Amino acid sequence: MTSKHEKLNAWVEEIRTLCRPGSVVWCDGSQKEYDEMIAITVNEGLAKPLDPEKRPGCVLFRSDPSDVARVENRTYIASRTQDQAGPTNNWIDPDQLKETMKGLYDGCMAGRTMYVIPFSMGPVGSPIAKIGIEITDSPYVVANMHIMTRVGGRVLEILGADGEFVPCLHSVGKPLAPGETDGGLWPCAPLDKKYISHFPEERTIWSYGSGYGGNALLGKKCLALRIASVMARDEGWLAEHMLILAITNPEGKRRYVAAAFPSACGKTNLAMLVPTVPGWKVETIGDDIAWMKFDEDGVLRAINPENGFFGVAPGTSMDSNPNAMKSIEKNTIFTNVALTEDNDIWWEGIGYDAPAGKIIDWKGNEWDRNPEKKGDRAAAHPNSRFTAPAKQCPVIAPEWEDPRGVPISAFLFGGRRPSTIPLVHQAFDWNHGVFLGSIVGSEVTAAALDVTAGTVRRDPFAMLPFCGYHMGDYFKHWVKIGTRTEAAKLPKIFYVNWFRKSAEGKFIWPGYGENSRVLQWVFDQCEGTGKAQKTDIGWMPTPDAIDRPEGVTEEDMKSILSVDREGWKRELGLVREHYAKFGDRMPAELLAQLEALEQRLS
Ligand code: O2Y
Ligand code: MN
Repeated sequence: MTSKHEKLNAWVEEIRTLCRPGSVVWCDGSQKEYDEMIAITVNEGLAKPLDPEKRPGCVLFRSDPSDVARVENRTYIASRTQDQAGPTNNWIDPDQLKETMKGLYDGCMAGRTMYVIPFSMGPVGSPIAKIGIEITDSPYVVANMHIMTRVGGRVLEILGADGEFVPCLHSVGKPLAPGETDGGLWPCAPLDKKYISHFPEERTIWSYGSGYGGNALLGKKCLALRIASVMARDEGWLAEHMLILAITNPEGKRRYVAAAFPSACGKTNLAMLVPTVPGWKVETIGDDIAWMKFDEDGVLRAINPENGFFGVAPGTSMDSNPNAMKSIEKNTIFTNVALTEDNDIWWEGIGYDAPAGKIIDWKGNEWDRNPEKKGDRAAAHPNSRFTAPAKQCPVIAPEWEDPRGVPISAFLFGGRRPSTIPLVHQAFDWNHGVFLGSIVGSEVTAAALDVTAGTVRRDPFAMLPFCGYHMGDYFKHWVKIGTRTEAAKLPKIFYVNWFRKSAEGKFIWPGYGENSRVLQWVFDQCEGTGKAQKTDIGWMPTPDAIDRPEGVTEEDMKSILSVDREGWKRELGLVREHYAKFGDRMPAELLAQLEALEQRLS
């Protein structure tokens, strides 16, 4: 099969000639095709079907221990000039990078099938959706793309003879000699041969050497964030690292909130939250990425460009996220979790002890459960994942596939900040909100990184690893978006912090479902009915505005809902250091916000 699209056919032929696969298959997105991909990987010894009674339609993969996560130090934004990529992206001259990668791609699919995957990011045909074509030699990638995106013939129909698509080339980087097989081992290339490359001007992605997650499922971080952020800048919309949720009050009024938190701050948990506030309902639109465009009335509407969840397994439990646990009961691909003797999955923080019997860890070895033993002994890799269809989420919002998107009332920004940042505060206006987004960061522990404990690692808008151009220009784009409609129609912007710690180092706020109390205040602020007081850092809840959860004292509430003036003064210096990285590309509007905050605090 080929398509009606000559440019697409020519590109597929060019890649076939370069990579020299044994055969070429155009993917149709059918269940039969998904089953074939799983059968191929099971027969190869790469995947293991789980117990069909306990986990119908589920399989477990184990990757190579060297191929377990996104590799930021091998991820490149190869714009024409280094200046366009900015100081926070890795850059290589695009011609040089292409030459190197063409050398690697030369014959790299020998002995393998080359799959051509037409996929839509967003509901097929939505005015906000985009089409990608991923070429890959990995059946694991095809199966995951079936879940994470909308794959198939309908996409080619929409593409027609001359529609726009993002070419996404992927190879695991492990050619096979005649008669050779993978022998049950996850194919990939060594780290110094891995490249996750983006060519922003050409809107093209080339990935080589990794079969894992964000490195290989190119619709996700590569297209939907790095390339889409460039498209969004050029076309006047937003491609963001944000969950989207729907919240309904007891009177039945519904609003939509998008929220950006750095990776590993609980976006999936918030997106699927079970509210503790009686009468309120939270439903999921998306857990990781939001694409937003103004409609003809000047209202910012958002879609989730994805079709599934690629969630982190460890820590996911019936306590932390029951809706995620229910989403993964069937038709789910697990990668790098532990296997129980009765062919089910297990991971650290799943909410119950590892069942009796033999446990096989993520490396395929019998797990030694002796807690005395130290070191690298986790049964599941900390970045082990589940890939599950979004439609299986019990609280997926009925309108989650509305091609027009949902109107966004509020943006939340946040990070892990044990001190200084209060539970919630609201920006005075759009530019103040952009300032809050630009200073997002999480405190890192000395153990986690080679840094002094207490260091704040800035991750503005949670986009640092995902912005396809200079962050200073990205900030400008956000400022400009605020001029595109009437101020009253713009979403209100909030900064939240679930992670404040007491002097004893304990979390003060219980988080999870109790975060609905903060969502309630956000909702009421959007309605104009919230109880709020003006402070030097923004609008904050009055002491009686948010009900205290069990176990949180009045003193606790006071401490997380007050302005820590000394902490904020220290913060000013840290923000100046952070802004200095972007030099003269920092928008004047944000420097003015910093100045104004300093004035108010002095
Ligand atoms: O390690 C990977 O390849 C996955 S990273 C990821 C996956 C799902 C959602 N978010 C992220 C992230 O790093 O933000
Ligand atoms: Mn993410």
